[in-house]
Amino acid sequence: MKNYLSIQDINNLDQWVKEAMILKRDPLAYQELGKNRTIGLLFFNSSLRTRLSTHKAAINLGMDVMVMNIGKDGWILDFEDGSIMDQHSAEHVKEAAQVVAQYCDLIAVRAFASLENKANDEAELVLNGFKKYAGVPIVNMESSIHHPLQALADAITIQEHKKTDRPRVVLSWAPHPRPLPHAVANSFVEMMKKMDAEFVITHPEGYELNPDITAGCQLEYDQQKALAGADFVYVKNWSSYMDYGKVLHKDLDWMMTGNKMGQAQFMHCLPVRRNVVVEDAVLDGPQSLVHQQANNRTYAAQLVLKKILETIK
Ligand code: AN0
Ligand code: CP
Repeated sequence: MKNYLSIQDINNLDQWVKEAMILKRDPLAYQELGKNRTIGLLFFNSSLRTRLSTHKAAINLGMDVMVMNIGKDGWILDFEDGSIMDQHSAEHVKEAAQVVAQYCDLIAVRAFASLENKANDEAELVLNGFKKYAGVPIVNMESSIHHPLQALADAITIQEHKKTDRPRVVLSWAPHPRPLPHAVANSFVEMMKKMDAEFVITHPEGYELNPDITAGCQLEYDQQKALAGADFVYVKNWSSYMDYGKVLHKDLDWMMTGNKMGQAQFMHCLPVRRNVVVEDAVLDGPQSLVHQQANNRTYAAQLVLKKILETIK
């Protein structure tokens, strides 16, 4: 595999989930594979899990790791073709990507949606800029549209914890004071389309995700109806897609509570705002899988890096 940009780069999901679970049992089995290989982790945005789990995955494979908070410490980059760079940006991605590629065999990039300009966000200027100019494999650590390492960890978590062959999985929107990107929800939706699940999306009107991504998915505006009989409840906030980047609804009536959960297992990618997105009792209770999900981030990343390393050897 050359790049891991979205879950469409997964050629056989069942096989990948099985392989990740095998890696999890013996994480140091491929220490030789990454020897003398360097990964660069470039962050244009904050991170806790993605940063540490991808770093740990690389260490488990014997790789060297360089991390840069490029959004904070790097030169401001320009991504437009033919730019006249007489404003804020000091360096073009054409140089930056090729320079990083002199030092790294593989580059992973985190660059969230701006939520200001839909066309620019959908063009994935940052991720595609690195892909176009670096000439080394690129891994997506959450871009404008996709968070495929998270979705792979979620698939592993569901596989490990499901009690029926075809679980009912509900993606339930939650309130949040700030406008958040669509990437986590998008990749989760794409993943559920590939998994054997009865999948339902629920959110207030106005929060419809990109229809190209949700095509064929069941949508239920009544949260209570959607949650009935759920085996897994995946909670996430996102801002409006139609009224791009706007917060339309802040009422806590969509917050996940123990009462709403029934017997379902609770999932969230984290970070999560307590008692806004979900009440304490759910996060602190036995139905929560959030730590298991975060743990599986390591093995999702490790599988992706392993597959890339196998092709560059
Ligand atoms: C980010 C988001 O919603 O995309 C990252 C989640 C992994 N969350 C926040 O910015 C709070
Ligand atoms: N779930 C996730 O990607 O978390 P971070 O933003 O902390 O990396």
